[in-house]
Amino acid sequence: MKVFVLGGDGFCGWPCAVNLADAGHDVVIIDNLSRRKIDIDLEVESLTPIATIGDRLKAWHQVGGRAMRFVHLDIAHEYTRLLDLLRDERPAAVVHFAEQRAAPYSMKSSATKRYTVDNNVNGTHNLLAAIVESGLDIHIVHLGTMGVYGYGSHRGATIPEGYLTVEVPQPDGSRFTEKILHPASPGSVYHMTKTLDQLLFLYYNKNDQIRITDLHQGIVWGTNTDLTEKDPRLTNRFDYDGDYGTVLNRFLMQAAIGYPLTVHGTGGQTRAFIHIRDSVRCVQLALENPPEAGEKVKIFNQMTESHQVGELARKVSALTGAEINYLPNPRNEAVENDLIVDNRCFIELGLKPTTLDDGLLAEVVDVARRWADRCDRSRIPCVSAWTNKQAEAIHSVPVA
Ligand code: NAD
Ligand code: USQ
Repeated sequence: MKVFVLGGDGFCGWPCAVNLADAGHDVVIIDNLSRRKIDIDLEVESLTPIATIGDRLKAWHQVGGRAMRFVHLDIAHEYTRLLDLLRDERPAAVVHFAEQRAAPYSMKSSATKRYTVDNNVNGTHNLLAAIVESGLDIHIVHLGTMGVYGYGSHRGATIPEGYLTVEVPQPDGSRFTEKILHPASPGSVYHMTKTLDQLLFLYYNKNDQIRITDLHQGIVWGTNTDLTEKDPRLTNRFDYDGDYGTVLNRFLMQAAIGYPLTVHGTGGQTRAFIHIRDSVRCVQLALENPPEAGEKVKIFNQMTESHQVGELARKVSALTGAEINYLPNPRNEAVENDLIVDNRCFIELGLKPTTLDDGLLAEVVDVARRWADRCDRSRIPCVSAWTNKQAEAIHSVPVA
């Protein structure tokens, strides 16, 4: 099928695009390369050297991959070009990765808060409005986040896949039951944009019957897939800095270069995780199992396991001998939380979860060791603070 991959030059989007092309789909990558520009602005680079999008596509073709095309387009601000592209190409589906995805970056300043809201909410809304205006029946597969449910208020309850069944009391004392979107409880401006995306999907699905699958993804770890390992020019990006690096990849990279593992607070925060190989597989499963016409938004929890941050640090330390450093938390988040997640939708579609094992962890440490000389240690600390209170606490800590 013809598929647009919006944000197909990014960390999750690139391996997903090559996987879909490998599976026989006709892939068009659409990206404004803003993520590469943010690296330039922040004066930091992916730990792994990444080729330009032109060289990536050439390399993919040279290793025998089904050709993919690239369109440089900003989905948040070039509405007419997006609409024309949909009308000309008539894709069967659009996979939507094209958002500013780092919580710490979104909390750096009012400028980055405003950029994140403008980029993410406009981008998603432009896509929905353009699909309606095109009159085409296009399935949207959107990358959302587990963070829409929030952390710390579930009191042992299992987080359902998107919808919660509630009982509503009536004036006569009777009750009716209804399935509602799980209440949103975002922990950053970035996460808040994903909760706004959910409402846009709910509305356009109800009003215009747009077919949508929203994937509530956990923290993605790992770096390459078998396909991106086929040529050095296909290598995926590896973010390690305090704004874009995510917790498990950061710990593995810190262990590789002998930097004490940066646990925020006590490390009691529990989060959901998924390996990049499973992330890629889940997107393909969602794409190939679309909702029926008239079906409400399908929501899948795209995660395979939950772990406490401190427990992960201890695991990485046991594997590598790394020291652990407990730091003041720059985020305004619960000190500790439980997290029990229903992920049956993907398991029933045939996902065989790749769980955290020492071999896979060691593989990431090896990648990080290989590129250790590209690491700028001064960019490791998380300096984006959620509030002034957190800013004071983190600035009192000497730099490692
Ligand atoms: P990324 O920043 O590496 O990739 C996003 C891509 O989208 C970049 O290539 C960027 O240039 C592009 N983009 C951003 N705004 C755009 C716009 N207006 N027009 C066109 N292109 C635009 O991020 P990622 O880690 O690949 O994440 C992709 C998606 O998956 C995001 O929506 C993110 O919220 C979600 N997600 C990521 C993770 C994770 O751990 N990385 C976890 C859960 C959900
Ligand atoms: N943390 C540390 N030390 C670090 C970095 C992070 O203890 O060096 C802690 C944070 O305080 C937080 C947890 O680890 O409690 C997770 O942080 P993270 O940066 O790994 O993940 P997060 O900010 O939640 O964002 C990432 C992706 C985002 C995605 C989200 C999925 O960047 O795009 O939506 O994971 S989820 O966490 O399930 O909401």
